[in-house]
Amino acid sequence: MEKNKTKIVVIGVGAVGATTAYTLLLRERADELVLIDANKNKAVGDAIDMNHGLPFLGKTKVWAGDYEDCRGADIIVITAGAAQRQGETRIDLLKRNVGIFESIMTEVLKYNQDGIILIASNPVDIMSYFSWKKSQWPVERIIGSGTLLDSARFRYLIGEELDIDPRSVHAHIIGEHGDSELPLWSLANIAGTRLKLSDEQKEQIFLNTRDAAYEIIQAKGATYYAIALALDRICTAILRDEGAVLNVSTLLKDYHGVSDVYLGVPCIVDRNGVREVLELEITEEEKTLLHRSADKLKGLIQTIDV
Ligand code: 6V0
Repeated sequence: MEKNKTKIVVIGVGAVGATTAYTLLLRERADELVLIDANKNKAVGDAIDMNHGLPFLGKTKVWAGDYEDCRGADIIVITAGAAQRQGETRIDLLKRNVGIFESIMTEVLKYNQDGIILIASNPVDIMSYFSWKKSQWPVERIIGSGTLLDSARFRYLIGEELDIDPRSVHAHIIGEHGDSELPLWSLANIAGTRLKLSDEQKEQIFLNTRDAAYEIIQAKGATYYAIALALDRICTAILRDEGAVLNVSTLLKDYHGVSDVYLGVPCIVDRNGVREVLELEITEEEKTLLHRSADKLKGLIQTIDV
Protein backbone atom coordinates (compact mmCIF):
# COMPACT_ATOMS: atom_id res chain seq x y z
CA MET A 1 0.00 0.00 0.00
CA GLU A 2 1.24 3.49 -0.78
CA LYS A 3 2.13 5.41 2.36
CA ASN A 4 -0.11 8.40 1.69
CA LYS A 5 -3.27 6.33 1.31
CA THR A 6 -5.79 6.08 4.13
CA LYS A 7 -6.88 2.56 5.02
CA ILE A 8 -9.68 1.48 7.34
CA VAL A 9 -10.43 -2.16 8.18
CA VAL A 10 -13.83 -3.18 9.54
CA ILE A 11 -13.88 -6.52 11.38
CA GLY A 12 -17.33 -8.06 11.84
CA VAL A 13 -19.52 -7.05 8.93
CA GLY A 14 -22.91 -7.67 10.52
CA ALA A 15 -25.58 -5.02 10.95
CA VAL A 16 -23.24 -2.53 12.65
CA GLY A 17 -20.10 -3.31 10.65
CA ALA A 18 -21.78 -3.21 7.24
CA THR A 19 -23.62 0.02 8.03
CA THR A 20 -20.40 1.55 9.35
CA ALA A 21 -18.49 0.53 6.21
CA TYR A 22 -21.26 1.97 4.04
CA THR A 23 -21.22 5.23 6.02
CA LEU A 24 -17.43 5.48 5.68
CA LEU A 25 -17.82 4.82 1.94
CA LEU A 26 -20.52 7.46 1.45
CA ARG A 27 -18.44 10.02 3.28
CA GLU A 28 -15.27 9.03 1.41
CA ARG A 29 -13.27 8.66 4.61
CA ALA A 30 -10.70 6.20 3.27
CA ASP A 31 -8.89 5.34 0.05
CA GLU A 32 -9.02 1.69 1.03
CA LEU A 33 -11.79 -0.03 2.94
CA VAL A 34 -11.35 -3.67 3.94
CA LEU A 35 -14.18 -5.88 5.19
CA ILE A 36 -13.34 -8.93 7.34
CA ASP A 37 -15.84 -11.38 8.79
CA ALA A 38 -15.76 -14.96 10.08
CA ASN A 39 -18.50 -15.44 7.50
CA LYS A 40 -16.36 -14.54 4.47
CA ASN A 41 -19.33 -14.77 2.09
CA LYS A 42 -21.05 -11.91 3.90
CA ALA A 43 -17.97 -9.71 3.53
CA VAL A 44 -17.57 -10.71 -0.14
CA GLY A 45 -21.22 -9.93 -0.87
CA ASP A 46 -21.07 -6.57 0.89
CA ALA A 47 -17.86 -5.61 -0.93
CA ILE A 48 -19.33 -6.44 -4.35
CA ASP A 49 -22.54 -4.58 -3.52
CA MET A 50 -20.62 -1.49 -2.33
CA ASN A 51 -18.31 -1.58 -5.37
CA HIS A 52 -21.36 -1.40 -7.63
CA GLY A 53 -22.14 1.97 -6.00
CA LEU A 54 -18.73 3.44 -6.88
CA PRO A 55 -19.90 5.03 -10.16
CA PHE A 56 -22.07 7.25 -7.94
CA LEU A 57 -19.34 7.99 -5.41
CA GLY A 58 -15.69 8.99 -5.18
CA LYS A 59 -12.83 6.59 -5.70
CA THR A 60 -12.56 4.12 -2.83
CA LYS A 61 -11.14 0.63 -3.09
CA VAL A 62 -13.37 -1.80 -1.19
CA TRP A 63 -12.65 -5.49 -0.77
CA ALA A 64 -13.36 -8.50 1.45
CA GLY A 65 -10.02 -9.22 3.02
CA ASP A 66 -8.10 -11.32 5.48
CA TYR A 67 -6.15 -10.37 8.57
CA GLU A 68 -3.00 -9.73 6.49
CA ASP A 69 -4.90 -6.70 5.16
CA CYS A 70 -4.64 -5.07 8.59
CA ARG A 71 -1.07 -4.28 7.53
CA GLY A 72 -0.73 -0.51 7.13
CA ALA A 73 -4.27 0.23 8.34
CA ASP A 74 -4.75 3.62 9.97
CA ILE A 75 -7.84 2.45 11.85
CA ILE A 76 -9.19 -1.01 12.59
CA VAL A 77 -12.83 -0.89 13.61
CA ILE A 78 -14.05 -3.98 15.48
CA THR A 79 -17.79 -4.63 15.41
CA ALA A 80 -17.68 -8.44 15.55
CA GLY A 81 -19.72 -10.14 18.19
CA ALA A 82 -21.88 -13.03 19.20
CA ALA A 83 -25.60 -12.53 19.66
CA GLN A 84 -27.15 -13.51 22.98
CA ARG A 85 -28.53 -17.07 22.89
CA GLN A 86 -31.87 -17.88 24.43
CA GLY A 87 -31.45 -18.36 28.18
CA GLU A 88 -27.81 -17.26 28.06
CA THR A 89 -26.65 -15.00 30.89
CA ARG A 90 -24.84 -11.74 30.17
CA ILE A 91 -21.72 -13.12 31.79
CA ASP A 92 -21.76 -16.19 29.54
CA LEU A 93 -22.21 -13.91 26.53
CA LEU A 94 -19.35 -11.77 27.81
CA LYS A 95 -17.11 -14.84 28.02
CA ARG A 96 -18.00 -15.84 24.45
CA ASN A 97 -17.24 -12.35 23.19
CA VAL A 98 -13.92 -12.32 25.03
CA GLY A 99 -13.12 -15.60 23.22
CA ILE A 100 -13.94 -13.94 19.89
CA PHE A 101 -11.79 -10.93 20.76
CA GLU A 102 -8.91 -13.14 21.88
CA SER A 103 -8.74 -14.66 18.39
CA ILE A 104 -9.36 -11.39 16.51
CA MET A 105 -6.73 -9.44 18.47
CA THR A 106 -4.16 -12.23 18.07
CA GLU A 107 -4.57 -11.99 14.29
CA VAL A 108 -4.67 -8.18 14.11
CA LEU A 109 -1.53 -7.82 16.23
CA LYS A 110 0.42 -10.09 13.87
CA TYR A 111 0.03 -7.54 11.07
CA ASN A 112 -0.43 -4.15 12.69
CA GLN A 113 1.45 -2.53 15.55
CA ASP A 114 0.94 1.17 14.96
CA GLY A 115 -2.67 1.75 13.95
CA ILE A 116 -5.63 2.76 16.07
CA ILE A 117 -8.17 0.16 17.16
CA LEU A 118 -11.74 1.40 17.53
CA ILE A 119 -14.13 -0.99 19.24
CA ALA A 120 -17.93 -1.03 19.19
CA SER A 121 -18.70 -4.65 20.18
CA ASN A 122 -20.47 -5.04 23.49
CA PRO A 123 -19.94 -4.83 26.35
CA VAL A 124 -17.81 -2.16 24.72
CA ASP A 125 -16.01 -0.88 27.82
CA ILE A 126 -14.88 -4.38 28.74
CA MET A 127 -13.96 -5.39 25.18
CA SER A 128 -11.83 -2.23 24.95
CA TYR A 129 -10.12 -2.88 28.28
CA PHE A 130 -9.47 -6.49 27.28
CA SER A 131 -8.04 -5.43 23.90
CA TRP A 132 -5.80 -2.84 25.51
CA LYS A 133 -4.42 -5.42 27.95
CA LYS A 134 -3.98 -7.99 25.20
CA SER A 135 -2.26 -5.56 22.82
CA GLN A 136 -0.03 -3.86 25.37
CA TRP A 137 -0.31 -0.83 23.09
CA PRO A 138 -0.29 2.73 24.42
CA VAL A 139 -3.74 3.29 25.84
CA GLU A 140 -4.50 6.22 23.51
CA ARG A 141 -4.59 3.86 20.50
CA ILE A 142 -7.27 1.48 21.81
CA ILE A 143 -10.56 3.35 21.86
CA GLY A 144 -14.10 2.20 22.66
CA SER A 145 -17.14 3.93 21.18
CA GLY A 146 -18.18 4.47 24.82
CA THR A 147 -21.09 6.79 25.48
CA LEU A 148 -20.80 8.73 22.23
CA LEU A 149 -23.99 7.14 20.90
CA ASP A 150 -25.75 7.51 24.25
CA SER A 151 -24.78 11.19 24.37
CA ALA A 152 -26.10 11.65 20.81
CA ARG A 153 -29.42 10.08 21.82
CA PHE A 154 -29.49 12.30 24.89
CA ARG A 155 -28.83 15.47 22.88
CA TYR A 156 -31.41 14.47 20.29
CA LEU A 157 -34.10 13.88 22.93
CA ILE A 158 -33.33 17.15 24.74
CA GLY A 159 -33.41 18.95 21.39
CA GLU A 160 -36.80 17.42 20.58
CA GLU A 161 -38.23 18.46 23.94
CA LEU A 162 -37.00 22.07 23.59
CA ASP A 163 -37.29 22.35 19.80
CA ILE A 164 -33.57 23.08 19.43
CA ASP A 165 -31.13 21.62 16.91
CA PRO A 166 -29.36 18.72 18.74
CA ARG A 167 -26.01 20.03 17.47
CA SER A 168 -26.58 23.09 19.68
CA VAL A 169 -27.33 21.00 22.76
CA HIS A 170 -24.29 20.37 24.96
CA ALA A 171 -24.97 17.42 27.20
CA HIS A 172 -23.06 14.31 28.22
CA ILE A 173 -23.76 10.77 29.20
CA ILE A 174 -20.74 9.20 30.89
CA GLY A 175 -19.82 5.86 32.47
CA GLU A 176 -20.71 2.42 31.16
CA HIS A 177 -22.27 2.14 27.70
CA GLY A 178 -25.22 0.36 29.30
CA ASP A 179 -27.54 0.29 32.26
CA SER A 180 -25.28 2.04 34.80
CA GLU A 181 -24.50 5.07 32.60
CA LEU A 182 -25.29 8.50 34.02
CA PRO A 183 -26.49 11.85 32.65
CA LEU A 184 -24.52 14.96 33.61
CA TRP A 185 -27.48 17.30 34.09
CA SER A 186 -25.34 19.67 36.17
CA LEU A 187 -23.36 20.60 33.03
CA ALA A 188 -26.04 20.32 30.34
CA ASN A 189 -26.58 23.62 28.53
CA ILE A 190 -27.57 25.41 25.35
CA ALA A 191 -25.13 28.25 24.57
CA GLY A 192 -24.28 28.38 28.27
CA THR A 193 -27.90 28.71 29.42
CA ARG A 194 -29.48 26.14 31.74
CA LEU A 195 -32.03 23.79 30.22
CA LYS A 196 -35.62 24.73 30.90
CA LEU A 197 -36.77 21.24 31.80
CA SER A 198 -38.72 19.96 34.82
CA ASP A 199 -37.39 17.08 36.94
CA GLU A 200 -40.05 14.84 35.38
CA GLN A 201 -38.99 15.80 31.86
CA LYS A 202 -35.34 15.14 32.74
CA GLU A 203 -36.14 11.76 34.23
CA GLN A 204 -38.09 10.73 31.12
CA ILE A 205 -35.38 11.95 28.73
CA PHE A 206 -32.72 9.99 30.59
CA LEU A 207 -34.82 6.81 30.71
CA ASN A 208 -35.52 7.09 26.98
CA THR A 209 -31.79 7.58 26.36
CA ARG A 210 -30.64 4.71 28.53
CA ASP A 211 -33.27 2.27 27.26
CA ALA A 212 -33.16 3.33 23.58
CA ALA A 213 -31.33 0.20 22.45
CA TYR A 214 -33.93 -2.08 24.06
CA GLU A 215 -36.72 -0.17 22.31
CA ILE A 216 -35.02 -0.35 18.89
CA ILE A 217 -34.03 -4.00 19.26
CA GLN A 218 -37.60 -4.88 20.19
CA ALA A 219 -38.86 -3.02 17.13
CA LYS A 220 -36.39 -4.29 14.49
CA GLY A 221 -33.83 -6.63 16.04
CA ALA A 222 -30.71 -4.45 16.05
CA THR A 223 -29.44 -0.87 16.15
CA TYR A 224 -26.96 0.25 13.51
CA TYR A 225 -27.53 3.63 11.78
CA ALA A 226 -26.67 5.95 14.66
CA ILE A 227 -23.75 3.85 15.90
CA ALA A 228 -22.37 3.81 12.35
CA LEU A 229 -22.44 7.61 12.30
CA ALA A 230 -20.82 7.74 15.75
CA LEU A 231 -18.01 5.45 14.55
CA ASP A 232 -17.60 7.56 11.41
CA ARG A 233 -17.36 10.64 13.65
CA ILE A 234 -14.53 9.08 15.67
CA CYS A 235 -12.70 7.97 12.50
CA THR A 236 -12.97 11.50 11.13
CA ALA A 237 -11.60 13.07 14.32
CA ILE A 238 -8.63 10.70 14.07
CA LEU A 239 -7.92 10.99 10.34
CA ARG A 240 -8.25 14.78 10.25
CA ASP A 241 -6.31 15.24 13.49
CA GLU A 242 -9.23 17.28 14.77
CA GLY A 243 -8.79 17.44 18.51
CA ALA A 244 -12.57 16.93 18.76
CA VAL A 245 -14.18 16.32 22.14
CA LEU A 246 -16.02 13.00 21.98
CA ASN A 247 -17.39 10.78 24.75
CA VAL A 248 -15.39 7.68 23.96
CA SER A 249 -14.31 4.86 26.25
CA THR A 250 -10.76 5.04 27.55
CA LEU A 251 -8.71 3.91 30.52
CA LEU A 252 -9.36 6.11 33.53
CA LYS A 253 -6.51 7.12 35.81
CA ASP A 254 -7.75 8.73 39.03
CA TYR A 255 -10.74 10.28 37.26
CA HIS A 256 -12.69 11.58 40.26
CA GLY A 257 -11.07 8.70 42.12
CA VAL A 258 -11.80 6.04 39.45
CA SER A 259 -8.87 4.09 37.99
CA ASP A 260 -8.02 0.98 35.96
CA VAL A 261 -11.28 0.63 34.08
CA TYR A 262 -12.42 1.75 30.61
CA LEU A 263 -15.45 4.08 30.73
CA GLY A 264 -17.06 6.65 28.45
CA VAL A 265 -15.92 10.21 29.31
CA PRO A 266 -15.27 13.34 27.23
CA CYS A 267 -11.89 12.92 25.53
CA ILE A 268 -9.90 15.00 23.06
CA VAL A 269 -9.44 12.79 19.99
CA ASP A 270 -6.80 13.45 17.34
CA ARG A 271 -4.44 11.60 14.96
CA ASN A 272 -2.85 9.77 17.86
CA GLY A 273 -6.17 8.63 19.33
CA VAL A 274 -7.20 9.82 22.79
CA ARG A 275 -4.90 12.78 23.43
CA GLU A 276 -6.43 13.81 26.75
CA VAL A 277 -9.28 12.96 29.11
CA LEU A 278 -11.28 16.01 30.22
CA GLU A 279 -12.02 15.95 33.91
CA LEU A 280 -15.37 17.71 34.23
CA GLU A 281 -16.55 19.45 37.36
CA ILE A 282 -19.38 17.18 38.40
CA THR A 283 -21.56 17.04 41.53
CA GLU A 284 -21.03 14.67 44.46
CA GLU A 285 -24.15 12.75 43.39
CA GLU A 286 -22.78 12.35 39.86
CA LYS A 287 -19.43 11.17 41.29
CA THR A 288 -21.26 8.53 43.35
CA LEU A 289 -23.05 7.28 40.23
CA LEU A 290 -19.77 7.24 38.28
CA HIS A 291 -18.16 5.11 41.00
CA ARG A 292 -21.14 2.77 40.93
CA SER A 293 -20.78 2.37 37.15
CA ALA A 294 -17.03 1.71 37.50
CA ASP A 295 -17.59 -0.84 40.28
CA LYS A 296 -20.08 -2.71 38.11
CA LEU A 297 -17.58 -2.96 35.25
CA LYS A 298 -14.72 -3.95 37.54
CA GLY A 299 -16.91 -6.75 38.89
CA LEU A 300 -17.49 -7.98 35.33
CA ILE A 301 -13.79 -7.72 34.47
CA GLN A 302 -13.08 -10.08 37.36
CA THR A 303 -15.22 -12.76 35.68
CA ILE A 304 -12.91 -12.89 32.65
CA ASP A 305 -9.29 -13.75 32.10
CA VAL A 306 -7.27 -10.57 31.44
P1 6V0 B 1 -24.40 -9.03 13.97
O1 6V0 B 1 -25.29 -8.50 12.91
O2 6V0 B 1 -24.68 -10.37 14.57
O3 6V0 B 1 -22.91 -9.00 13.40
C1 6V0 B 1 -21.82 -9.56 14.06
C2 6V0 B 1 -20.85 -10.02 13.00
O4 6V0 B 1 -19.65 -10.47 13.65
C3 6V0 B 1 -21.37 -11.20 12.16
O5 6V0 B 1 -21.30 -10.86 10.78
C4 6V0 B 1 -20.44 -12.34 12.52
O6 6V0 B 1 -20.21 -13.24 11.44
C5 6V0 B 1 -19.18 -11.58 12.90
N1 6V0 B 1 -18.26 -12.36 13.72
C6 6V0 B 1 -18.54 -13.18 14.76
N2 6V0 B 1 -17.40 -13.74 15.22
C7 6V0 B 1 -16.39 -13.28 14.46
C8 6V0 B 1 -14.99 -13.48 14.44
N3 6V0 B 1 -14.40 -14.29 15.32
N4 6V0 B 1 -14.27 -12.83 13.51
C9 6V0 B 1 -14.84 -11.99 12.62
N5 6V0 B 1 -16.17 -11.78 12.58
C10 6V0 B 1 -16.93 -12.39 13.49
O7 6V0 B 1 -24.34 -8.02 15.22
P2 6V0 B 1 -24.49 -6.43 15.16
O8 6V0 B 1 -23.75 -5.93 13.98
O9 6V0 B 1 -25.90 -6.05 15.36
O10 6V0 B 1 -23.71 -6.00 16.49
C11 6V0 B 1 -22.30 -6.13 16.57
C12 6V0 B 1 -21.82 -5.71 17.94
O11 6V0 B 1 -22.00 -4.29 18.08
C13 6V0 B 1 -22.60 -6.34 19.10
O12 6V0 B 1 -21.68 -6.68 20.12
C14 6V0 B 1 -23.52 -5.23 19.54
O13 6V0 B 1 -23.93 -5.37 20.87
C15 6V0 B 1 -22.62 -4.03 19.34
N6 6V0 B 1 -23.26 -2.71 19.28
C16 6V0 B 1 -22.61 -1.71 19.90
C17 6V0 B 1 -23.12 -0.43 19.91
C18 6V0 B 1 -22.36 0.65 20.63
O14 6V0 B 1 -22.87 1.76 20.88
N7 6V0 B 1 -21.12 0.40 21.00
C19 6V0 B 1 -24.33 -0.14 19.26
C20 6V0 B 1 -24.97 -1.15 18.60
C21 6V0 B 1 -24.49 -2.53 18.60
